[in-house]
Amino acid sequence: RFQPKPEDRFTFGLWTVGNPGRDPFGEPVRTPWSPVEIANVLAEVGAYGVNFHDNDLVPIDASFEEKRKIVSDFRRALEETGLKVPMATVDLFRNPVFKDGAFTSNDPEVRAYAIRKTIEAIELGVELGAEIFVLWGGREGTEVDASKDPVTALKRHREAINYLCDYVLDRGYRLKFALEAKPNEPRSDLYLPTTGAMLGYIDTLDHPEMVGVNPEVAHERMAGLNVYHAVAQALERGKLLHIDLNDQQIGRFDQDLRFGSADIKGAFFLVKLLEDYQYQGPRHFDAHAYRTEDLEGVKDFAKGCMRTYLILKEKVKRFNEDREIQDLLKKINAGREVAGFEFRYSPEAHRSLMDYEFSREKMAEKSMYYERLDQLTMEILLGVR
Ligand code: 3MF
Ligand code: MG
Ligand code: MG
Ligand code: MG
Repeated sequence: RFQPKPEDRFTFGLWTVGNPGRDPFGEPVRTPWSPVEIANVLAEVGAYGVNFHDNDLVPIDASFEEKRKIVSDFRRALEETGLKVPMATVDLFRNPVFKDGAFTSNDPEVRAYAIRKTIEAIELGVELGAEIFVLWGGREGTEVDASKDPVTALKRHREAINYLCDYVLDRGYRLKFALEAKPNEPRSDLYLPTTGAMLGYIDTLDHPEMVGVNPEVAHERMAGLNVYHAVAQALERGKLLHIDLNDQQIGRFDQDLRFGSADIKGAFFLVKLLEDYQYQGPRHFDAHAYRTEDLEGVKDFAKGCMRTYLILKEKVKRFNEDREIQDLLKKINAGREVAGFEFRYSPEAHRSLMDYEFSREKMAEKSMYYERLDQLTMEILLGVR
């Protein structure tokens, strides 16, 4: 029970289980694993796939020969384990060259280099089978607002994404971009800080049909937002291409906690959304083990992410099949139709609207039962229902 299967499409980044436990106040506590070792661990714990930044796999200063050797070793590990690579991404934040941004840097040479590095990361991803390319603008932002015009920054960002889309079209790759928003960290403020902002921005691109979003639980929560609502907006527009599942306590530094470990109710509704609407993309865990953990602890972390998802998936089924809950929902959603009126303007429907006699008192009298509904939800989550 609760064993991950390939059809669950659980994936992890090389950087997640491979995180050596460095933080701003402390050195790494775990010896880094090679990409091949990480793939083997992921296969052992039952993941479906593995994702990577270009430099998680190939160091930024690797020679051509080194790169070929690393890629062929990794490819062999994929074949041996059966792991897939649904998504690839690019590291535009670690190297000092990107200290003031990549696509939005004030320096045109840095902006050009960022595009070139992304193209090379796309080639690497496509070579290993990726059909989704995530873009997280790690340092696209500022501490000093006097230093950069945010309107210009957006235009620069758009030029870069348009360039990348044209490149993919030119090469005939089957690849879509998923933009990942984050409000802050590592910069004081990052541009396009929320999934909602990304969704508005995507419509301004040359090829909006090639671009969607990769919402992350922690990032929306850092912005003080409801992740369930943010993801729903993306899903409703057909823009949910990928998702970064993890957890986060509001008001803290970027924690990247094990999925479901901080806000179990929020995690439940997120799983409910993905399952009820039959989200088809990968379920990616962008999180890492506590700094206290050794290698066994890292496996516990990875297994815990998947197990919690599957337990919540069963809770969703319970919720959906619970007679009392469903009867309540029926009552909650019941109401009187306004005769002749439709929620789409026509002169006839409008006449019915204007002729109708509304009773505010009657409408406001309706019982809502939300306390009861929420308690029943909690009892499912607490395991007594
Ligand atoms: C940072 C993140 C990133 C992105 C990754 C994908 C390092 O908070 O979430 O993880 O998910 O760069 O592009
Ligand atoms: Mg993150
Ligand atoms: Mg993070
Ligand atoms: Mg992420």
